[in-house]
Amino acid sequence: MQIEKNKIEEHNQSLLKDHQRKFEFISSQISDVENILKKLSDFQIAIPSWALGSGGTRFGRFSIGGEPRNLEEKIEDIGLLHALNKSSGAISLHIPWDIPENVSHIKSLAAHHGIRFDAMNSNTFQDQPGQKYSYKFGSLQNVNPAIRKQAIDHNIDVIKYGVSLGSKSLTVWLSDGSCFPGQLNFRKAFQNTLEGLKEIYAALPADWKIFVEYKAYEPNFYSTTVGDWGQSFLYASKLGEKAFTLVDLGHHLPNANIEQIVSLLLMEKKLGGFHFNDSKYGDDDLTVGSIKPYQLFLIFNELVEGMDARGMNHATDLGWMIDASHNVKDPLEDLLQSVEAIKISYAQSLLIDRKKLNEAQNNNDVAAAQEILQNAFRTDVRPLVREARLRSNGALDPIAIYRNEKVREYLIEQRGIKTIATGL
Ligand code: PSV
Ligand code: MN
Repeated sequence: MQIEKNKIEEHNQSLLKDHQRKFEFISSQISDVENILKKLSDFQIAIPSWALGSGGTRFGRFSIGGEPRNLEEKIEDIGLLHALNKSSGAISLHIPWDIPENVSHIKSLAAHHGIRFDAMNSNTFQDQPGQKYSYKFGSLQNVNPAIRKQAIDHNIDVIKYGVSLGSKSLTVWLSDGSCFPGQLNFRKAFQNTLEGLKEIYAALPADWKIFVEYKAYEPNFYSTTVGDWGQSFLYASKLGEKAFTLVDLGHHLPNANIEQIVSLLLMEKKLGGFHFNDSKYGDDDLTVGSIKPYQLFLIFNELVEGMDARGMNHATDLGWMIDASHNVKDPLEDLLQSVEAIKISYAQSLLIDRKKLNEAQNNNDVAAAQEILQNAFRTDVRPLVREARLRSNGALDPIAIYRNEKVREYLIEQRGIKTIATGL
């Protein structure tokens, strides 16, 4: 479904006065508004192809209705999100959940919606119908070389799909690990995994990157072979300059200082990509910013500080993606909320007075440092985010127009109530 341009204009017109008042107020308080607006407009967050339907847990799945039935419909849904927020101009594909059968058609559909292909994701954590060997005891770590080869070949196939679509990176998340002590020789599991990653790395085109995503636990509960940022960093360092660590916010043990991890990875030129979500317990797949918005802000503080220290382009030098599952909310509304939360944290971090913070740090003035951070965090930056969206012809209030235009009702009518999107 597409929302006509004039509908978005009408919607914006109805909210314009109120918006302008708020925007003028915040503009009078900050110095480099235009620069901030430009950065906000440039910042795009990729939508994963598996996040457009209802997720679920192993206990059940409750369909929202009108879920996309194929890749074309997924791209259409992302096109709709992008038309509303002008910040979702990329899709991250998971193979084999979303194999592009007709590449040129998929490419032109994406181009029509202003969407590019972000990182490709491989999948060696599930067995697929007709697959020769099982990944029950791991993929790249497996004691059986034939299983390792199958996993390597799959990743190389994923790169090929990515090349045909114009993607430039591969994200490898391995569920490899063990559930019980003694099940695995840790060193051999690491070495097998490294050897496999080296073969995949060798198949990367010159201008590609590989992201090694870590996760503390689940589905394995005793050990994970890429279990934390240290292990991911080790693989990435041994692989070479095209290999990076990918940080998924939900993949840490409770209370991990993710902002510090981000800072050090950036310093070492090994931070490659990001998966946004939020959690209370583990990999809960909740909407980013819904539980710990201050943590998200602190992470963005380090991202901006670290990227600026290295003269990096915020929008293009790292891979930004949402990775969440939607059990109780409409996935499209949830994704709009996710993008909004990310933009808000990004905008707040751009407001931090770096000079003053640096001075406070040099003077060991702890209270002043906290004041500086919290002043930025407590600033209502939503008018800045809205203004950036308005200038890009997006909607002032994406969720309001989504509801007013009865998008979900329309999708249910078109696609049916019982559709199920591929993914977890
Ligand atoms: C694993 O939990 C993960 O974060 C990886 O990024 C997968 O590709 C994705 O979730 C699957 O939903
Ligand atoms: Mn992830």
